Amino acid sequence: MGKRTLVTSALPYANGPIHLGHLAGAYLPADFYVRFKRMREEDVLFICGSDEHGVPITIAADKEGVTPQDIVDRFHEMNKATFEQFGISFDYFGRTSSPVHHETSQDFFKVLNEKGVFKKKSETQLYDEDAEMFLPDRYVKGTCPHCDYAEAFGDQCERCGTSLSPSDLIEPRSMVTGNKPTHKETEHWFLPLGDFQDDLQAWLDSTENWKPNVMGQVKSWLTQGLGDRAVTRDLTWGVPVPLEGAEGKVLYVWFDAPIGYISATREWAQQQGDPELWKKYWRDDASDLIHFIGKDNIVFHCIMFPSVLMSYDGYILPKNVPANEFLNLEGQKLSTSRGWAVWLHEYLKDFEPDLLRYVLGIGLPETRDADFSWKYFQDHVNGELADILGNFVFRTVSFTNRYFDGKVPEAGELTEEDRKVLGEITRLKDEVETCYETFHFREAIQKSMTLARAGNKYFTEMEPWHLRKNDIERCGTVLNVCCQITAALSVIFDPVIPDACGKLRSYLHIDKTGWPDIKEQTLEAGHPVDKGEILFKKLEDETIDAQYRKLEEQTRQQDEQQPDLEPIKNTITFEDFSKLDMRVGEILTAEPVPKSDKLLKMTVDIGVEKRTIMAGIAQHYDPGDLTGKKVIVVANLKPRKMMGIPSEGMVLMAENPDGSLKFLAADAENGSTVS
Ligand code: B3M
Ligand code: ZN
Repeated sequence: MGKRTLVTSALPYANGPIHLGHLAGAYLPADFYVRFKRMREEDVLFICGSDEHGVPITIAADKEGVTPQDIVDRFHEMNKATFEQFGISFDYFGRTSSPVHHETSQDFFKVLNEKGVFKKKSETQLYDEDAEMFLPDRYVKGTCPHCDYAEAFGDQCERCGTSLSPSDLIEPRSMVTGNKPTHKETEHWFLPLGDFQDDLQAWLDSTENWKPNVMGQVKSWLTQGLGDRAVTRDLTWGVPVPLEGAEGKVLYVWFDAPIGYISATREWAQQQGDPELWKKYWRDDASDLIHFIGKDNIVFHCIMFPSVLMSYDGYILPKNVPANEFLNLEGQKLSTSRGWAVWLHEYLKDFEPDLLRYVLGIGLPETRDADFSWKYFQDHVNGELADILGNFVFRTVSFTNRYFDGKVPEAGELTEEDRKVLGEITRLKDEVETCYETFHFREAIQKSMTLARAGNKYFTEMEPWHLRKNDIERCGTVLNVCCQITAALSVIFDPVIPDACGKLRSYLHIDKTGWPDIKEQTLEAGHPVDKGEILFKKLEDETIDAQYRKLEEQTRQQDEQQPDLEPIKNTITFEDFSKLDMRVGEILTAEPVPKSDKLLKMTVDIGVEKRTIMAGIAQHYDPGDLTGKKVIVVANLKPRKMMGIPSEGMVLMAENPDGSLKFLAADAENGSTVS
């Protein structure tokens, strides 16, 4: 047994299905790494689970009108199954609603509290009077103070990426009622991250081989200086704060979720029948801890969680956090709310896991954001998996069957070319190994394909179809070499395309899957080789077109289901409403307003009198089309000057989510009242 490594992948929120962005960020690279380590017979444990707390869960539940428990039960089961089908080989997939997790995270809180690590502070926070609740994190939206984006969340602006507090937002509004929040005092426990600054710095200085983008981010936070971060929330869903007098408060999801890695390891140990076994991975310096995450989670894994682990004492700290950048789809940012995503369970209805494992693998967003498109998928499946790897393997096994009776032929004396191509096996094995060890997965996979490419080229150049007729012995040697390369390919590609490799090894009647089994000589002469089936079929244009249609359909459905509608405004009384005097009117004239490209000036007959009314509709309507149109006018609105012209009322319009405007009309006499 070599080194011991604990590998974790970010715990996905159990509020929706897994998509390609998730996979490329935290799951697929981790799975490549773990499979590689297992092939080297290292002691490696791969831990993940569902993150079932926090505002993302309760908001999803509110939206559907079901309980948070309903939401997490549904998506925990679904995501667990999807990962399994896709071959993400977790040793344990836990969930943060489990009793072991509640107990473990509460223990952390209690121990840190007893050690006096936290600061307890009273603060004013945003409060929704009607919903009678505080508005933490994503319960509030407003305008980002940094980039003016109007849809920024209380914890983060998704446009500029800045991490925010609800009170930073300009014009905040409650996501529950749409109300303008008020302020209310509340008491919370804070982790004073500034106290850990030096220890964090020392730990980071002791690490090696971190990705520059990750280290750069962490260093810049340290340079800016770290503040206090609240680790509790006024919410009902979550792990209750385990102290008297803290009723109605739960642990902040980013306090409890990383502890979920520990709880899941404990549950795994219990399942193994050795409840103390988890300590070997978490509380023993001989273990390496590696967190695979997306870049938006760096601060939590490199600042907050390490501070928690240090405070508790006795825990190891991450050895590396190879965070990935984001994956875009067809050149645009993924957006689950817009339906702009490829869901893994949907993918699996149409294709084999291996195709996506390979294609995402060669294009992982390791150092910068990357793009996935269906065209790219088709090109790389057809151009590499089918035309290079699949083609070479198929030529080798079918030729061996056709002309050598399905047995590896005897090799005669090896030529320079034979030795050279066989030498590629050892050379690439070493290079691929280094790539895996240093988290360069794209390169590991590209180099694995280089071996197939070398084999394919060798086959073509040796022209065994000619040799067969004039030099059968030499032909045998060539095929022997090709069989050796095929055997090596069936192992070197195993972390990436395990299903295809398993199939291939069954054709070759070999069951060796250890990394040391990638050798220049694997198969003895006479070893049986089955003809097998084609490993990868080419993807037709229609198949890819169908995916484009699916994507279109998805975005269309989402648009219909949840257009970007304004939240409902504050409640008013009937008295408030009855103050409005609304009348049916008819537009008599309409004309543009000089120097304004928005306004139109209209004369409207509202029965009792004629009014001049200004409206910002010039970009939506031609003045000539408006004469004779029936409209509804707010008749008792205080006149207001627009471009120097007094507007004596307001014409009611409906604004579509896309910004287009429509008149409200009633088929009634001019001057009729509206109520
Ligand atoms: N659930 C956030 C996310 O999915 C969060 C990760 C927790 S890892 C401890 O981006
Ligand atoms: Zn912003």
